[in-house]
Amino acid sequence: MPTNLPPQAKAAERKYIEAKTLPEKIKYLQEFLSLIPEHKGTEKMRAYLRRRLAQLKEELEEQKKRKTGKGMDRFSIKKEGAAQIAIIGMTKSGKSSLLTKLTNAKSEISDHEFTTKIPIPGMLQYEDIQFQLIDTPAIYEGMENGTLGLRTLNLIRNCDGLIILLDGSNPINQYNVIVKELENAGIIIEKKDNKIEIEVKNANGIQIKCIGKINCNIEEVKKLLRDNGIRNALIKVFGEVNLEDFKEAIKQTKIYKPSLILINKIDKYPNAVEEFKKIINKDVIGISIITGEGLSLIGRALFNMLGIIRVYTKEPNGEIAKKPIVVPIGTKVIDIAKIIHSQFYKNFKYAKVWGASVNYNGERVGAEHILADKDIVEIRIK
Ligand SMILES: Nc1nc2c(ncn2[C@@H]2O[C@H](COP(=O)(O)OP(=O)(O)OP(=O)(O)O)[C@@H](O)[C@H]2O)c(=O)[nH]1
Ligand SMILES: [Mg+2]
Repeated sequence: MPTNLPPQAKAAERKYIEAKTLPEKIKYLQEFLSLIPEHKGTEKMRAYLRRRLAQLKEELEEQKKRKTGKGMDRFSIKKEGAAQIAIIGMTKSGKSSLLTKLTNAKSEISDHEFTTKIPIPGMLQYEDIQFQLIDTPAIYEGMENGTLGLRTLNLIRNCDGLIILLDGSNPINQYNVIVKELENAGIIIEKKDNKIEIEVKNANGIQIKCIGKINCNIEEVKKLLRDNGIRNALIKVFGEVNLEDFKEAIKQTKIYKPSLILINKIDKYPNAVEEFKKIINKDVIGISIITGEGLSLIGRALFNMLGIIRVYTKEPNGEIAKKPIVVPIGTKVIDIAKIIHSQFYKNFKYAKVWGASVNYNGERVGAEHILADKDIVEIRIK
C-alpha cells in the first residue's frame, strides 16, 4: 500500500474492509476507488480494485438470483473428479466438439459463431481417475464488459486449470487475444517469480506453505485475506516476509491457472503447431477432433500439468483402496494421515510404503517422507 494516499481514501478503505454485507462492500469500494489519485504509482492498485469491484457486483447478482430462486446459476458448476478444467478458446475453435468427443456429455456443435451460451460439464477418464471438463462460451475481445463474458471469466477464475483450445487456422493471434483477455481479468497462465504466491482455490480454506519465515501473525494474514474476499487459497511464501508484503501481494494478485495449450484442426492445418512454436515459446499439442489425432495425449498432459499424484491407502488386513487419493506433488505421509482421519494424524507412529518413493517395497518411513505417484501407504498408529 503506497503511503501517499489521502486520508479520505484511507478512511474509505477502512470502511470497505470492515463492511459486512456485499452492497456495503461495493458502496465503499466504489467510494475508495474514486478517492485514489490517478497516477502511475497507484495504477496496479486501481486495476486490482476495479477487478475486485466487478467480482463483488457479480457475486451480488448471483446472491439476488439465488434469493429469488430464479435461474439456478448454471455458471457455478460443482466440482467433481480430480480437477475441474475449463476448455476455453475463441468461437468455433472446437470447444464443444472436444467436450463431446472426450466425455459422456453432449454440447451443441455448429459452424455458426457463439453457439455455446452456457457452460457444460463432462467427465474425462484418465487411467483410474477422472477430470471434469467444462465447455464454455467463447472468449472474445473486451469480454470483461459483457455479462456473458464476465460470467465466463468468473467460471475460469474458479476452476483448477485450463485447456486453451486454438484454431489451427490462426493459433498465434488467438493465443494472444486469449492471454490478453485473461490478464485483463487478473488471470495469468505463467507463474511469476514472487516472494508470495497466492493461488485462489474453491475449497479447503487458507493453506500456507512456507519456505522461509513469516514475521507476523498468521491469524492477521488470514483476516487480511478474508477481508479481500480470499477464503480458499494456497499461499506459498519464499524468503522472509511481513504483513506489508502480504498486503502488496494481495493488491497485485493475479490468479494463476495451469494451462494446456491445444491446437485443433491439424487435419486441415498440418503446419500450425510448427508455426506456433516458432513464434510462441510454449509446449503445445496438435489435435484433430475429426481424425482423433493427438486426443489420447490429453489425459496424461492434464495430469502432468496439475502437478498431482495418486496415493492408495492400505488397510492393515492387506486390502488396498481401489480409488486413489489425489494430492499435490510433494505430499508427505503425514498429510495423507491427516486426510484419512484425525486419529491417524494425532496418533501417527510410522508408515509402510510400496512404490517409487521407497528403496524397497514395504519400507518403513516417518511422517515427513515424500510420496510419489501410485505409492501404496499403510499407516500405523500408536
Ligand atoms: N476440420 C476440422 N473441423 C473441426 C474440428 N473440430 C471441430 N471442427 C468444426 O469446427 C466448428 C466449430 O466447432 P464447435 O465445437 O461448435 O466450436 P466451439 O469452439 O464450441 O464454438 P462456440 O460455441 O461458438 O464457442 C464445427 O463446424 C466443427 O465441426 C477438427 O478437428 N477439424
Ligand atoms: Mg461451443
